[in-house]
Amino acid sequence: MVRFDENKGFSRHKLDRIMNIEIIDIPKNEKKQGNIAIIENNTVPFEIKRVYYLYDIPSSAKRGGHSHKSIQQVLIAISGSFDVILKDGISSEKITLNKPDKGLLIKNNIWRELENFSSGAVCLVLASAVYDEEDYIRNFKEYLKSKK
Ligand code: T46
Repeated sequence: MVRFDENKGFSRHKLDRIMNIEIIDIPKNEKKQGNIAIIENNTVPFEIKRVYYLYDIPSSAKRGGHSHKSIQQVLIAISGSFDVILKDGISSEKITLNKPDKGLLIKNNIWRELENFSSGAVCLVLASAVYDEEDYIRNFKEYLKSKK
């Protein structure tokens, strides 16, 4: 399903499987001289409270390995590519991010693992809250228990 919201000016592609995964199209200005992708608060479905990015990541590295109790995030491969494995306790999906104008919306209570980073990959993250270790579940068994 593809949705375009004229008020908000972005479209969200819902990947219609069991899990609630959405790809957000980031508005861009394209020119022969190069492109600009523009992120404002209405580009994502939450108020952006924190921005961070993962970079200089060895190709063998595995990041993530946790869920968030309430924080929502949008992940963008602003350079290179990497895979995001998402689990909701029932199903599992692998999404490859490799376009700087596509954001993967990960709502709360979804387990994520990041791997297969290309050389020079940069993962930009927009988050709905400031850093709070209390918001993490870093043990998969504990995560599964929390879903019951
Ligand atoms: C996520 C993926 C995509 C901070 O102090 N402040 C921060 O804002 C963040 C994100 C991390 N940290 C500290 C906490 C740890 O001591 O940095 C250290 C490494 O963090 P973590 O092991 O959580 O890194 P990743 O790459 O596994 O996960 C991060 C985010 O934490 C997470 O929310 O979804 O990136």
